[in-house]
Amino acid sequence: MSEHRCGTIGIAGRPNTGKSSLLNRIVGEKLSIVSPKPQTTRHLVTGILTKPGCQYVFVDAPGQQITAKSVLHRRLNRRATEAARDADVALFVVEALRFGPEDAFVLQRIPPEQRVVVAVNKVDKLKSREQLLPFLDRLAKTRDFAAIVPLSAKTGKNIDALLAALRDALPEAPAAYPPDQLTDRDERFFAAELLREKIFAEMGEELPYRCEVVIESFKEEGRLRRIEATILVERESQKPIVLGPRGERLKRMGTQARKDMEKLFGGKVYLGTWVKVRKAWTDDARVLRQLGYE
Ligand SMILES: Nc1nc2c(ncn2[C@@H]2O[C@H](COP(=O)(O)OP(=O)(O)OP(=O)(O)O)[C@@H](O)[C@H]2O)c(=O)[nH]1
Ligand SMILES: [Mg+2]
Repeated sequence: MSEHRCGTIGIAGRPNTGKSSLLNRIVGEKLSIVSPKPQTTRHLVTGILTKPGCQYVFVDAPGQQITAKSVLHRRLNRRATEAARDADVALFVVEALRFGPEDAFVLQRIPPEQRVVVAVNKVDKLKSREQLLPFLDRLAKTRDFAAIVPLSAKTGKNIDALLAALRDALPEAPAAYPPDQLTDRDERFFAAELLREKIFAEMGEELPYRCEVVIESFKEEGRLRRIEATILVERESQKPIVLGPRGERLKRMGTQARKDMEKLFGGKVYLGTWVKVRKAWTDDARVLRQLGYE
């Protein structure tokens, strides 16, 4: 039996390649929120997978954008770059048959000495495997990767092969966390994220980027979790959009988020939701700091 391995794996890639979906598939829980819109992820989310002989500590990060318009976006880019750089291994996620300037931009920001494993995601969308071979060849020429693994976060195809490749790239070390620990984030964090996910699912192209969720209070009363959440918007005019006619949209988002919370926490949840204006928060360094975007 070889030595025990353990280390951090920083997930990197342009927005929307399926980084968060991949993390969730690997750990078997919805830890990181997912949407068809780019830059859904804003925080670093740790997901821990413990196997015999190896503990994988994944860090999901925001997708990096070439054009970072607001202070928030620039901070997200920085956070993502640091996550890939500071980990033991970088897991670079691309979409099968799609490697463009945005992907190259992310790859360039991973230091040359860093070990990089590539996940070529969404192979379930391909008509045939033959289509993939020239793409994999081209990819292999861009850098000296530790491994390139075609897979699907959606179907779970080849996840085992990815874990084997990552294991080989991780350092020898004892486990850093107890075997049953799934993450280092608390329930309060996931409560905010799950509600934010519904905003991404419900609202148009622009508004989700103007919203943030703040958990005002989180109380455990016996087996019930009583959670009060505020959705911050940037302008008064955005408030009625979040509320929807007769407040129905907010209610719908709240119900969906509550169901996800109950699943993740394994118990009943009461969720109260409010909408408040915090002027131009995405460009206000002070507010961003308060919200945890250093
Ligand atoms: N068909 C298919 N779709 C996928 C797969 N993985 C992710 N998706 C979809 O791709 C979209 C983006 O997924 P996310 O997991 O949010 O992507 P991300 O890279 O974390 O995105 P950001 O956080 O915005 O950077 C969602 O609509 C997912 O359902 C896959 O293996 N196959
Ligand atoms: Mg994500």
